[in-house]
Amino acid sequence: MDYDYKVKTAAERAKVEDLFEYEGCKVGRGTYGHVYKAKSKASPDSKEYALKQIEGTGISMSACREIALLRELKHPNVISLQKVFLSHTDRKVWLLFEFAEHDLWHIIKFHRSAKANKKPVHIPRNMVKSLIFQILDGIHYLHANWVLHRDLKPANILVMGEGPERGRVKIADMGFARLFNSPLKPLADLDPVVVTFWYRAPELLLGARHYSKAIDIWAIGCIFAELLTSEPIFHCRQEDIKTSNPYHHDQLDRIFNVMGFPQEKDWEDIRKMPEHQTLMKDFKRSTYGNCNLMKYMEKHKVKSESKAFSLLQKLLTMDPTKRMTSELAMKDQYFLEDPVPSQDVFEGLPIPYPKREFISDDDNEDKSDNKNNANTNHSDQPPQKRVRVMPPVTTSSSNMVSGEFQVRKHVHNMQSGSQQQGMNFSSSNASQGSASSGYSRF
Ligand code: 0SQ
Repeated sequence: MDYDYKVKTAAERAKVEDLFEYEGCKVGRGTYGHVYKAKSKASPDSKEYALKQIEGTGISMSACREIALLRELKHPNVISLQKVFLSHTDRKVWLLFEFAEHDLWHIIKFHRSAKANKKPVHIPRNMVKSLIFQILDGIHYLHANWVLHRDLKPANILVMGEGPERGRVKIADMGFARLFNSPLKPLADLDPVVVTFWYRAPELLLGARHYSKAIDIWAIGCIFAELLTSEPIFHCRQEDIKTSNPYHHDQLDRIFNVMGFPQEKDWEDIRKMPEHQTLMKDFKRSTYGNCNLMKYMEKHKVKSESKAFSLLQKLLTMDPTKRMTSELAMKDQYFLEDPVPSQDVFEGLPIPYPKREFISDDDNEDKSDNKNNANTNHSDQPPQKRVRVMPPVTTSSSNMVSGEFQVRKHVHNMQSGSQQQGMNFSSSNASQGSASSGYSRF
């Protein structure tokens, strides 16, 4: 490339540190990278942003995917990517998002703590309805565009704080499930890490080979039940990942304890699931003879004749082919009955939830009690250590949009632990090329 052009573009390129104040304002740390709460230096009183510094260096495959996907999406209930910065000095990629002060993991934790302190405050019923409606709306948009989320859970459901979008849901993905899937590193080499399977659909636990829209719907059902009861419906001891085997006995046992063992007539194709034989060997239908969703919810004070229960049952249907779609769910009686869902999930009332705390740069611990420790962790937060997980593939055609950056070279950079199967920055023109490979989300 022309040297003068290179010098000129380097001088003109907007630098994240010149435009934003974010030092000491880290609000998240995970396998995906670091997230900071940021303010514009030019107008510090204006809105707040979230700046995500992607783990590793260079435009990795996952960075490429995330950017390419997010720049195509526009919906009020899906996180919106505002800008991408490439820091050429340290080869870091930064993504700028709107800042969401809350998320369902923290909101549910607030209510659980109140319950533990014997001062239970339930999540207001109107708020639950508005939250679920907006989650369905965002997921319906993604599904209509053949984007499957694949990792819906409370931590990925953000809620906007004070400001013009007060109380609006933003579906995000902190990316844990798909970041660390290095095909070359044996699982045994990794530090023990726990993951949660609480939101996993039964077909995934029985070895389904493909992700589907129905898998996202099951997760929404789990979140709905958790909002209604402040308890994770399919809570289960979290396991160290030692294998890439999708079959998780304890998680299935927990699902059957709540739902009952699936009847052949209710889920005919269960026989065709890859792990069906293991299931038959490990479980006895009679163990779960007394279990059903109605009993479980009644125990948690949700009436079986309520519209909320009726919708929940349709979302938590064991047979994925019979599970409700997001489109149908949004038209359900539950949302037509008063009070109808509102755009501000807090309904104009004061927000009781604390603001995000800053975490220190040198360790991974939240200053609050957000410890992501192995089996003692009652959270669904992504663990902080890296792990390789092997989710099933997503079927559907690849439809890569043109990217802003020219990508040049594959790098298999495994030693830093960042496991980039990625691409280097082109040190040349960062705004003219196109990226066009390996895009599998559509
Ligand atoms: O929230 C993000 N920071 N990223 C994000 C959001 C989403 C959807 C909600 C649109 C599904 N996907 N991603 C995403 C995260 C990581 C990667 C590698 C790709 C996409």
